[in-house]
Amino acid sequence: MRTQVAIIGAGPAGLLLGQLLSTAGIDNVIVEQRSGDYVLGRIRAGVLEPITVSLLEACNAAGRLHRDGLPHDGFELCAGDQRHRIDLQALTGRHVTVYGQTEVTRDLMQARAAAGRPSIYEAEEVTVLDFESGSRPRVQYRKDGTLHEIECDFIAGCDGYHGVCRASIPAERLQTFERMYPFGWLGVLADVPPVAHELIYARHPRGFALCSQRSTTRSRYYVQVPSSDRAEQWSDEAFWAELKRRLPADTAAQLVTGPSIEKSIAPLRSFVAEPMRCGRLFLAGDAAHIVPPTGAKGLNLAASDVGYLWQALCDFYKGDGAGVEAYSARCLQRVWKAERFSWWMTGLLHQFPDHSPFEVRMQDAELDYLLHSDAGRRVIAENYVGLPA
Ligand code: RFL
Ligand code: PHB
Repeated sequence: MRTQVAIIGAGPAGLLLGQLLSTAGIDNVIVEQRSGDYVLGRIRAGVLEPITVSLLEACNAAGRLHRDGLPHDGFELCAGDQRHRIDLQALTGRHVTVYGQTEVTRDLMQARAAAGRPSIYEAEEVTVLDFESGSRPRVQYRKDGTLHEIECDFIAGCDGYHGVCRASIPAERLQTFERMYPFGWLGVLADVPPVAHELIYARHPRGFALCSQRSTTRSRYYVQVPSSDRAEQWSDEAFWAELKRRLPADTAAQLVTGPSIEKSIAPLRSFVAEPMRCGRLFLAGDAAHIVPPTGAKGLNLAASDVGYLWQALCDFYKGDGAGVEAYSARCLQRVWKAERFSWWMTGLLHQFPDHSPFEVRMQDAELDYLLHSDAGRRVIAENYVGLPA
């Protein structure tokens, strides 16, 4: 098989890139190691920046998002029993949209199927070859026991943190930066109405908690847990009791609980690989960088990488290769700022086991300062809605 762009991974980055390229008339094939149902079963992000929404609009995949997505003009930060609102609309003139990553993925899959573009699911032993400068890249995979090969102009590595693309770049051509946090987020999805109209990020001596949502009838809640915890250790009752302890008393009293429909623990990590291109292989999304979820940036960064890659490839096929050359540097400028915000929000709102009482007081003072300063609230708001592209 021959195509212009072979995309590895059918997560949001790969599917969005495929749809944008198809809209521009650039031929592409997606190769994914899992089944479509498996990809749709992963419960992850929920908050979309305006940039992400505009890219979904650009490839005609935003119809359901505009109907069912919830525009949020603000969110709340809690410290002890105090709830403080960050008014995104007033501070930045923009808002975020609450719409699950699962739904984004579903919409993009449907748009791709409607356009009749090829996706190969359940591809085994995916290998990327000959992508270093000057050569003709190839992708090999095994499907139903047979070895297949795709010849292409470019490979887009949209295969997430554990994917094959970054791992195939010679170690001496990459520099990586990493920080692990000594805790994770235990997340529960439940068909209960959200406790508040907007998201609540809560700092508490027992640990961080987040009240999020997917719709007016489906809630997503998280509590900080030690890295050593396993989701199976946590009964629904234990989860709801812990969440309530970390919320202001009046908020906890309003919380509607119910059986969990998903429960999992996500580790928290900051990670960046530089550069995000090796010859004719590009990295985009979680394949190149990971942020802790506190700033709601992972999916949005994946989308903004893809936006740059789409522009670079459109220019390339019109005879201008400058965007391809600039791709990594353009992405990394935005990536590092989102890394900084996510790391900083994580540091501000979580309990760190090695913190001394002095460091805890510093956190108290920083949060109190930010929440009572116009400048401080603006810093949070403009990062949360997303820095300019
Ligand atoms: P994905 O979604 O991991 O997709 C990669 C795809 O590649 C496939 N793959 C392979 N395919 C072929 N061959 C191989 N060798 C392959 N290896 C892997 C995988 O099966 C998969 O289908 O990466 P992508 O597309 O870059 O998207 C990134 C986002 O998924 C991620 O950044 C966000 O979910 C992060 N995130 C959040 N981001 C936000 O913007 N806002 C949020 O509110 C938010 N909340 C979250 C989050 C992530 C979380 N977890 C579980 C890590 C909340 C949580 C709890
Ligand atoms: C979510 O709804 O899953 C979510 C929302 C905001 C975050 C992280 C996760 O910062």
